[in-house]
Amino acid sequence: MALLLKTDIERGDAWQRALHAADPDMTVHDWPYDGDPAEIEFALVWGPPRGALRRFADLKAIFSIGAGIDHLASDPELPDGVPVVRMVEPGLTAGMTEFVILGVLTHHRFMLDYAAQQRTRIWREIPQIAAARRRVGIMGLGVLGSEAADKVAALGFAVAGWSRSPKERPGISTFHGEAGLEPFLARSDILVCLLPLTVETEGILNARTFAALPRGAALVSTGRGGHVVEADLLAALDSGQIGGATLDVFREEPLPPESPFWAHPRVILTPHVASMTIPDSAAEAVVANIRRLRAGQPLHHVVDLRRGY
Ligand code: NDP
Ligand code: OXD
Repeated sequence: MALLLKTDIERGDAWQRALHAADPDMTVHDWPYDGDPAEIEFALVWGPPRGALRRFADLKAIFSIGAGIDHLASDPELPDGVPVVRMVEPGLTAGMTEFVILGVLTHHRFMLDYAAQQRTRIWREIPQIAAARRRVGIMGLGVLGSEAADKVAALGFAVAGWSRSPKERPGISTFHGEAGLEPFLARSDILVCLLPLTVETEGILNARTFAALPRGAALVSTGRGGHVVEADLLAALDSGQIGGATLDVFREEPLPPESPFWAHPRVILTPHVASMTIPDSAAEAVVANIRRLRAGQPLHHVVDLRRGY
C-alpha cells in the first residue's frame, strides 16, 4: 500500500519521518506522483489542485492535513464515494487552545491600548476587570472549540459556546441554532470564531452579528477568512462597536499589502498560524485510522461533505 503526501515544502521531511516512525512498512510518495495510480490507497493532502485526486481509482480515504476540509469540499471533482477524514490530533488542538487563550487575554488585559500607549510614551493604568465578569463566547463547540472553551473557563472567564446542535458541557453556557445566536452574541464581550467554513457559515461575521454584540466587544477570528465580511468588520472597528480584533485568517491569503487590516491600530494579525498540525502526533493519528479501516472498523472523523464539515 502507498500513501500520497501533499504538504508544504517546509514540513515534507518532518511528515516523511513521522509517517515512517508510525508505520515503517508504509510507502509514502511525495506529490506530485507520476507512478502507477493503482498503487495509491490513501491521500494525506492540503489543497490538492481541483480534480487531481480523481486519477487514483483505488483510493480508500482522503485525509486532510488540516482540521478544515473546505480545501477539499470546494473541489467539485473530488472522487465520488471516497471518505474524507478531517485532522483531529492532540498537537493541533493544543495549539489552537493556546492561541485562543492568547487572544482572549490580549483583549481582556487591554494589550492593544497599552501597545498604543507605549508608542506615544503614555503611562496610564486602565482599571482591571475580573475574569469572571468578562464573558467569552465561542462560535463552534467542536473538537477545537470545546477544548478552548474548557481551558478559557478554567482561567475563570464566563464562557458560552454556540453550535448547530444542542450541547451540554459542564461549566459552559450553551446556545445553538439560529434562535440561539442573538442571545449568545448579546452576552459575548470577547467573541471567538472557531466554526468551519460552510455554505451556512460563510459571511457569518457581518454587520448584523457585530451589532448584536455588546458595544466595544473584541473579536478573535481563527476559523476561516470567509466567515468575515471584511468591510463590515472595518466599519465596526472604526465606529468602536468592535473594540479590537485578533485576526488569523483572511478571505485572501496571503493578505494583500494594500489591505487596511495591516495598519489598523485596533487589529493584531497573524498569517494563518493559530494552530498547525504537528506531523509526529498527526502521523500516529492517521496511521491508527488506517489500521482501523484495515481491521474492518469504521474510520474516525469522516466528514459529511453535504453538510460541509
Ligand atoms: P468541528 O467539526 O469539530 O466543529 C465544528 C463546530 O462548528 C461544531 O460544534 C458545529 O456544531 C459548529 N457548526 C458548524 N456549522 C454550524 C452552524 N451553521 N451554526 C452553528 N454551529 C455550527 O471542527 P474543529 O473544531 O475541528 O475545527 C473548526 C475549524 O477551525 C476548522 O474547520 C478550521 O476552519 C478552523 N481551523 C483554523 C486553524 C487556524 O490555524 N486558523 C487551525 C485549525 C482549524 P455541531 O457540534 O452542532 O455539529
Ligand atoms: C486547519 C488549518 O484547518 O490549518 O487545520 O487551518
